[in-house]
Amino acid sequence: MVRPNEEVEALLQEYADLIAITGGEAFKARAYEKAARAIGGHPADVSHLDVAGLKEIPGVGRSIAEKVIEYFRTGHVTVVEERRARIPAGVRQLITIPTLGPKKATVLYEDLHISSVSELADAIKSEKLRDLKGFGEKTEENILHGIALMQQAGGRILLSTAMEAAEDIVAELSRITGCEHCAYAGSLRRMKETIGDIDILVAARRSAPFMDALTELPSTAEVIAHGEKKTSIRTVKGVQVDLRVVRPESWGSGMQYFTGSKAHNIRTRTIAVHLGLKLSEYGLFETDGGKRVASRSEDEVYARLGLPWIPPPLREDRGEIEAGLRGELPEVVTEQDIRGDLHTHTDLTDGLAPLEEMVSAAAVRGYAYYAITDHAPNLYMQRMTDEKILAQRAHVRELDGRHHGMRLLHGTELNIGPEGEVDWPGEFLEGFDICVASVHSHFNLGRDAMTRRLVRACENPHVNVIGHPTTRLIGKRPGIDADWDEVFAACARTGTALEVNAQPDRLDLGDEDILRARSHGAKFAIDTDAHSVPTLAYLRYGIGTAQRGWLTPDDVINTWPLRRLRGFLRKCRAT
Ligand code: DGT
Ligand code: CA
Ligand code: CA
Ligand code: ZN
Repeated sequence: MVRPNEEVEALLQEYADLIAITGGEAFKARAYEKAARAIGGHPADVSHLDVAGLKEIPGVGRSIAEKVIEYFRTGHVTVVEERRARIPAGVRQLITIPTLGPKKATVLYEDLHISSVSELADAIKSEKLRDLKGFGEKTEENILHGIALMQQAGGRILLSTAMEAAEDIVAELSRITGCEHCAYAGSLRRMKETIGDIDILVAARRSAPFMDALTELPSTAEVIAHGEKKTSIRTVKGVQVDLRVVRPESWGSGMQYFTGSKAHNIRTRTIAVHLGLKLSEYGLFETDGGKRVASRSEDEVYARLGLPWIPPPLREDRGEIEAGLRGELPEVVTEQDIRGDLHTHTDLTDGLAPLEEMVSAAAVRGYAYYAITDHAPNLYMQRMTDEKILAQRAHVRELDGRHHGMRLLHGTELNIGPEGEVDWPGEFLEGFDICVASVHSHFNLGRDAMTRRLVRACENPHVNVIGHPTTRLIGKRPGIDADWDEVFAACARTGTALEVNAQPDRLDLGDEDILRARSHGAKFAIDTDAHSVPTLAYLRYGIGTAQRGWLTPDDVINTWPLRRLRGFLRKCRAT
């Protein structure tokens, strides 16, 4: 990811919200929103661009370009600060409710003087919103639902947000003299979909330089605890970071302990006890006499317990200990196994980059093949037509094989209608190399209707992959309700793969659903659903999720050689 771009994206998006909420012109807010998205998806680091370079980004004019320059020169933008000062913190809190936009937040603030989430919940309960213009029972329901989702997330953050913060901190601490090892541990190393706090471990003889450095980082907003063994801070983005420093000889046992999970560690400690040993973050010791038997590397610690090294995403006490003891731990899929991405977009629909840019970026990633799957016509705002998609196909055929021999597949992302129908008839679909099909509407059908809908999509001989199958958005929208066992069985039966969508706010399917689908014999596609060049790198989050679901390369169709993949894509049709 290009991080400075993301920072600017967040800042301009906030500015757009602030304009809307302080009664600014709607077109201005929209202009900033558009520029925010374009900068977020821009492939080059915007902190290196001058005004002229910035103005080449679509939607960025002189005034926005100058704000970006100001931001990188001074760390803030004056007009954003001014707008921030004009609204109470409570209103800014209101717009963090996933289902409440700036417009409604303003009405609530001005008409009812509501300025916090709890005040809003109370007002809904005492039916105070009923008389407001533009608010109905449905709005109340939506807001309550948004508040519930917010509370469920419980202050946990997305995996990608934690990863970016952790990698910065690890890079900083690794530079300090005396650092023998530095890495992140905890749920982040296990690639959980959301992260409570970031745990960082350092191996060094002296701890103070590291503890001090953490408290002094520019991204540190608050020091929660500052000690010799552990220091905790909160970053400017509100993320808690725990740092521990262990002696170099305890690096392996320290990583093993602080990677967790707690449930996994309880199992490893019990095994140790049965072997007459004691396991802690300092090492594995003989119970009698206290002699150290292993601690330098995780490998050594696991080996002494009679276990192979276990990939962190498997460490959840979901059978990995038993499998390890039997020597049957799965060889889980890795990023290196992936030969191509099978769900990606271009600026023909809602992507940000033109076809050539996406294709050349994919080739740089070393892919053997790559599918372009822009949205089909039933997602009306994308304005897709037969002519447009056929023209794209001709262009794809022209580019095929031109980048390091990478093969291109021309596909589409179909919309699964309420009855399981898709955008185009069979004879038109026949022309595509691959069809992803996803639910983008009618999220609230009953369970039976939803199940029928998905099973019908699987039975379509042209549908190869069910995209983001549950359609959940982490912390924002729950998944659709269906009899998933029936859907997964249909996928296995019909040769339809289930997607592991790598977008950090989707990770869909999630780990537990993957485990279930795999038990039905279904196959999977780990895809980024990239809408821009930088987001092709989200693949790592899909891989982490797939590993948590115990997937091996054989389970994942986009690790296969092209010949085998093409066979799968033909489903049961004659060749
Ligand atoms: P999180 O932060 O909620 O996403 O989840 P974790 O797994 O990162 O949990 P955290 O930060 O409380 O602790 C990091 C690891 O340290 C945890 O996975 C296992 C280890 N750990 C922490 N406290 C204990 C404990 O009381 N007992 C054991 N066995 N391990 C612990
Ligand atoms: Ca943690
Ligand atoms: Ca922690
Ligand atoms: Zn989609």
